[in-house]
Amino acid sequence: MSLLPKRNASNVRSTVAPSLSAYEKVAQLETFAVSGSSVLTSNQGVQLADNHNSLKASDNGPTLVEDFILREKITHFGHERIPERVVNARGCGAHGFFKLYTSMVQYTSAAFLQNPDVETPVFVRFSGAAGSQGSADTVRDVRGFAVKFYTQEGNYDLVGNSMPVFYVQDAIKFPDLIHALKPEPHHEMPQASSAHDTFWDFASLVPEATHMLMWTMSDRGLPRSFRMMEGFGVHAFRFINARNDAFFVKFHWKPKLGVHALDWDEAQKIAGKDPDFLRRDLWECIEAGNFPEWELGVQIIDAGQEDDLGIDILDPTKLIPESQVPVQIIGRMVLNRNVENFFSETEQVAFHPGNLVKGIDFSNDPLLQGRLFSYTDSQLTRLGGANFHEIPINRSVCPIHNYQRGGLHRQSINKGRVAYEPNTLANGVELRLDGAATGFQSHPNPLGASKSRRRQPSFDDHFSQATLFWNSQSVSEKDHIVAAFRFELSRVEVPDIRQRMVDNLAHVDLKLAVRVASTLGINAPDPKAAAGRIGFRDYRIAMKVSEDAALSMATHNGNNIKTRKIAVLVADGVDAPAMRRLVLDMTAAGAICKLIGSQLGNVCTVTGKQLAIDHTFATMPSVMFDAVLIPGGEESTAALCHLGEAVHFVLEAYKHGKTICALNEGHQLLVTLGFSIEKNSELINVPTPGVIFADARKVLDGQVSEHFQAAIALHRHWDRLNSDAVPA
Ligand code: HDE
Repeated sequence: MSLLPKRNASNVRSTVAPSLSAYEKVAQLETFAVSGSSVLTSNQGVQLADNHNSLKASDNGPTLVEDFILREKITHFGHERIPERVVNARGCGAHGFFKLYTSMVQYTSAAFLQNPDVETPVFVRFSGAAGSQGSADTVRDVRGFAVKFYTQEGNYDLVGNSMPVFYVQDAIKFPDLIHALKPEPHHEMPQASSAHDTFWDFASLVPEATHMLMWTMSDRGLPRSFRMMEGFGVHAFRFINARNDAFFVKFHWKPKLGVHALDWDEAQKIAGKDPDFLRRDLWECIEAGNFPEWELGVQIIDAGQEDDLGIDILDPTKLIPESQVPVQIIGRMVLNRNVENFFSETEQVAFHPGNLVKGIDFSNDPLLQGRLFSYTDSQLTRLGGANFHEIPINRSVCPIHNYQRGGLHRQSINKGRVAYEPNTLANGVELRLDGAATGFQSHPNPLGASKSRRRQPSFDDHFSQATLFWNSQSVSEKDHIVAAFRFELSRVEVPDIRQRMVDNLAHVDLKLAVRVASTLGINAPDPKAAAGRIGFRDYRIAMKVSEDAALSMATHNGNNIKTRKIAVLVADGVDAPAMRRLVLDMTAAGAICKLIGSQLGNVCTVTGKQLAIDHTFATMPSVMFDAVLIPGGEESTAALCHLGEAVHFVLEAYKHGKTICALNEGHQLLVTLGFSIEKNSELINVPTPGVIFADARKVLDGQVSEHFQAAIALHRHWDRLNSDAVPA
């Protein structure tokens, strides 16, 4: 089977055909691809005659050690697993390409950022930080967003996250953070959840984590899809141009579909119904030719100007507000091919923030500096030796030449007797590389004079950006943050930890802290108690902005319904024509409509036509959809109203803020919510957002489609009437 992207009609529609360079990595991988055959062999190529019976001393005798076929098979099987990543173990990946909009020559000499005609192949792996490899996708967590650019001048890895800041400022605290976050060591619980004592014990004692906690407790911790998630490089990096001018740069990925989240109750239910929800979503969209896209943005600060920001650019618990330094959009990334083999590609890919190319360099961010050591070190164990750069997914597309030799599982057959430099024997002329002007150059960053184990005083500000984040949220986003803190801290058994945490929150916003504390059975938050503790720094920088619209998801809508899933609830007697028209209109706008019934097979419409059911209520509950359509039809409505699964489906969708459109008598399914309308009335706006009751006759003039589409494009209607009272 060819590894080149499938050129079906739909994927040609979705993206400009990449030039040959975007396929360069794919073509390289193809040289390693192996297809099946009807002949079975051993790993030595010996053809097998029997793959069902081991070799025994007699028909009922003991197995013989000489059965090399059995031994080889069992031995290989026993070694099929490699250690999972110590963090970000649960992930999925895809191939694609990156293309610049405009040359960045002014800022960087990086080869892949020069020419807008060049398409650079990429491999991206999304991951969850806390959970193990088999954990559920939809847990509350920061997501990894790691991109490997296979550039013409070597591999460049942008190993980022879905949030622009991090929990700790110094790499030396990372193992403590992860030990606190991971399942508790005595009983290995809970899996992929921060809602337990050790995490909050640590978090409440390390106030620098507060800003990141605001992000993880917000809806950003529950992405609806990897395709609807921002990415951030987190640390400041450097761009260096050909004249050696240096600039600080912060990287951003902006999804074309907008930034959207799940409801917390919904996320927990999906974790049971479909633990693969996010990886399935990515896989299915790419298979269908709905290629996800992000734009790459940069915030650039001239070196020397960083002090004017009023924020320490080296502190990874701080961001630079977009209202202070706008994000320049410089290119786009499209993911257009799924992996052929999860293990070979997604599991064996090795990212490293130290994989840099000429024109990009590090900053002195002490968290980044620690990462530079960690990734290779961790991969040496995980991938079994020093040669993991030779694994197909990790190979660069440009030639590699150096004098490294040997090591476990070496693939290259390096010719000749020379494995050292300088030398004259390799090519008959002296090869000496000693301070050349070409190739990778490190920025000559002047260093301080004396060693220190102290942090910069500017790192002492732990709360002002947590406050900025809080101030920038919409009312419903704030409600969700409060609910998330309450949920997590309610699971903390030791009351002192809960108290410490809300005392810290009082330094973010007293109202927030009071709301969180009110349901936790503890005292009112006391900012002074927090201020008295070791590790607490009573220092706030004077932020230049008090709110920043970009920090709220509400400002990243995307304004489209592409790939949104709509459930159409049907039973025998459904009134089909208006339903069909709505389905056609929504599909034309890019949504995916599925017919849901009580069992697989067909339902019979009111006019006797057959409609094929896609899924049942049991297998595809409302949490798998973004919106619901309930067609009219007296008989079908009566049947659905008597079906608990159908009533629950609608109530749950209502509770999760999803758009619901009911035609004619279809609205009776929502009768328990207290909405009622006169039969056959005109299109009616129900007094709660995102619920549309309409006369089927109005569908034909397009009005209903317009309303339905606009409501779905808003993603969720969080400010629903009485949703807390809905029994779902
Ligand atoms: Fe990582 N991190 N990290 N990290 N990280 C790993 O690398 C580490 C940090 C991130 O899809 C590990 O190969 C240290 C920040 C992603 O394969 C390990 C510190 C950010 C991924 C490691 C950090 C990240 C990892 C696990 C603090 C966002 C998954 C095995 C100094 C900017 C990459 C491995 C993939 C994976 C170490 C902090 C992102 C152990 C020591 C901050 C997306 O090397």
